Amino acid sequence: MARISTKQLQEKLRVYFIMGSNNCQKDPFAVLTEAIEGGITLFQFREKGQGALSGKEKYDFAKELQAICRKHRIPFIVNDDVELALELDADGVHIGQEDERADLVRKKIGDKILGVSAHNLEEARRAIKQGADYLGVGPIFPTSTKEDAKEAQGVAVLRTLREHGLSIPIVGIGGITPHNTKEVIVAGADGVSVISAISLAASPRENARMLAKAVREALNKD
Ligand code: TZP
Ligand code: MG
Repeated sequence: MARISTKQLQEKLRVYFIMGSNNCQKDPFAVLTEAIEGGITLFQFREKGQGALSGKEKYDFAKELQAICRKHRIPFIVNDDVELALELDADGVHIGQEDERADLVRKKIGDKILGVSAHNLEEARRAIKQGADYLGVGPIFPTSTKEDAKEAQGVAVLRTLREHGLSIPIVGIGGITPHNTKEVIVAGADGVSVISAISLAASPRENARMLAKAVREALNKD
């Protein structure tokens, strides 16, 4: 299998839902299923923070979420845990700046999708050089989901990366909702990644649908 093309990945990144067991108040399998029905295009399994599962429980939980994604042809990305991604034959891995170096992860995962979190131009350029397929950039808006999140930096960081000629697919992350999605896309992101806007929504299906609509409208109009 060859590396995914930029164009294909841009499409997959439009509505990128991230979730772990502690991000939901309802049954996580139902949340993921609804999110898919609402129109998410990519899913990341991110099992961390208070009460996070580990060992076999984590593996079994991931496997079941992956089965739901497979059934609906939604690519399944694993956060941080390269070994788990390989064991599950996931579609990709997402790593942060504090994780293993991107070039080393790239060697381990071959052509699978590699996403890297970047907070500024320097981190973005390094991630690209080391083999990232896409960047997660943020927090764009304040978030209470990630305990150790850096300060929100607004959409300006997205504009800066594009102004410096970076053409790699980018998703914004942090505090994104259907209401502020347009700003994120207009500033240069290819899509939005969200946790709570879907995982804690009264209707994950409806919020996923609204996010997808907001992305579509922003891409068509601007
Ligand atoms: N990285 C930067 S902000 C964030 C992560 C994982 C949390 C995003 O969660 P939410 O609920 O969409 O603000
Ligand atoms: Mg990480």
